[in-house]
Amino acid sequence: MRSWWRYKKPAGKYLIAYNKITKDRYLPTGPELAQSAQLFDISGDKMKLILDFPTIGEPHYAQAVSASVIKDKSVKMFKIEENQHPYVAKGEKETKVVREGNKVHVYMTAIRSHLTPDNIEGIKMGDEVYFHVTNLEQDWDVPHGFAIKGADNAELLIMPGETQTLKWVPTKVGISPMYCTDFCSALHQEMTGYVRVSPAGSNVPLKFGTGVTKPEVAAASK
Ligand SMILES: [Cu+2]
Repeated sequence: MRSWWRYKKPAGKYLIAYNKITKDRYLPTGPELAQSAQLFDISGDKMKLILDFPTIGEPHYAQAVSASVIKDKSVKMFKIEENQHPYVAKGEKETKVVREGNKVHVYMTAIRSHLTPDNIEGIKMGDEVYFHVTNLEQDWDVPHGFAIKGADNAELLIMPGETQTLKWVPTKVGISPMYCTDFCSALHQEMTGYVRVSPAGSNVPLKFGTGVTKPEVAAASK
């Protein structure tokens, strides 16, 4: 018998009830009212309620598998030394900002609780900026997020040891904050930085630094 076959067979031990009308159960906390779901143990003579929890409105479908089916196969952490991403920075010393025509590549790292670099100057209107963010954590349950104000496409969620890229095309001159979007520690809100966008054709040189607010100091510290 092929091993996947057993996953298709109903285990017959549990039953989930999605209760589509849940009246007077939960506090009205938002525009949608919570409905109720219940998990029963049906392995014995009498069904036993083992979990009762709120779920979204109009629940229709549920599927469950035993944790043992996926537990040992899940990738929890990417080893930083095995990261083959072409824009990886395997440590803060490898971070840099590189201009190629109107494309700017930011080799960035994230670790509790800062981004490196966290201060970038010399981006111009008309540039395409690629933030290649490597999560340097080697602790499996510490993802970091990344977003920059004004990006209208997405944000990143970067697992430990992984590198992900966010493309950003600045739409206005000025300072744009960037920040971690996944609560990662008590100092999560410190995981921020700034990018200064200059007018197209300006001669502001590319500079970057970490932990300093004055760009000229940041440049000198490199
Ligand atoms: Cu973070």
